[in-house]
Amino acid sequence: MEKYPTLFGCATGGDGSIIVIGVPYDRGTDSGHAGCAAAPSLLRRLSSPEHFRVKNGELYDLAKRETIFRGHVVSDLGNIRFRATHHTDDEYLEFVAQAVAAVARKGKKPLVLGGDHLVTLAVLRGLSQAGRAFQVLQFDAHHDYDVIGTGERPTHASFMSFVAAEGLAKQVIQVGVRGLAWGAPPAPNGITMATVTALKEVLMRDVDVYVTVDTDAFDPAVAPAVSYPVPEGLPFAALGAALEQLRLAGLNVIGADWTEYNPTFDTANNITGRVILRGLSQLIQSLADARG
Ligand SMILES: [Mn+2]
Repeated sequence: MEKYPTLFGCATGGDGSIIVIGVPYDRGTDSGHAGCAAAPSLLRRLSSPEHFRVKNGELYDLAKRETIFRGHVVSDLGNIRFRATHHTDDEYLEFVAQAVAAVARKGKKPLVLGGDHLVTLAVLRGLSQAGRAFQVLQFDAHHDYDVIGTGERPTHASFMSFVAAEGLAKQVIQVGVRGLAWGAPPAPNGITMATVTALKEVLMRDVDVYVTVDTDAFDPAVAPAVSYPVPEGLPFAALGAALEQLRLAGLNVIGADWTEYNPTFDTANNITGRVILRGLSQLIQSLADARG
């Protein structure tokens, strides 16, 4: 097996039940705000082995001095590189979808490192291609359902309109959306906003959950390295509280992603990246807790 840096120093390849896939793609955002493509490789580099360590099949958090999970549950397939010489953007996104579909067909769970938020459209298409039915829990400062003009390609600001138009999800629950003073288009059918405490009322019973996290959902003081920061965001604890709601509801988490980390804007000691690693460890726990 080829050696390459992996998330939390986990195994390379596809043997895990949770499969890390890097999608270093930021052409779904304005070119003046590019930078998210660097996130997957940086997150892997930051993750090893300063704060977390994989030892004897356990992922151990050196800062909290606790075991995050046991067993060889995570492996890392590396990055799916976008190469302008080889494919168009649409071909690339379809390739990402097919990779996710292949993982899902094996009964495994993708954990995708973006990239801008457009990558989530490809992931949800892949899960759908694999025959999965799911609801989406989205953490985000923005609704991401800009109106689609005729013939327009999806972007990180409109991809949820495509999710709705393509009927990919049973419903989408958005947590953290704010700053709507400029006005927002009407929500497409099946997309609603909720607070973390109200999640239990809006989550569908017995429908699997996909979790997508846009870094800008959190307060810029917590996670400053985003392209489009919005003040008065979620505290970091909101993520754990929401995942706990999923667990209490007995819902199965079938995949997750983390998007819109732009290392260009991070502090010298990569505060945002380290916060994201904490969040990724929580997502891994949710994916590992749940049924197959
Ligand atoms: Mn977003």
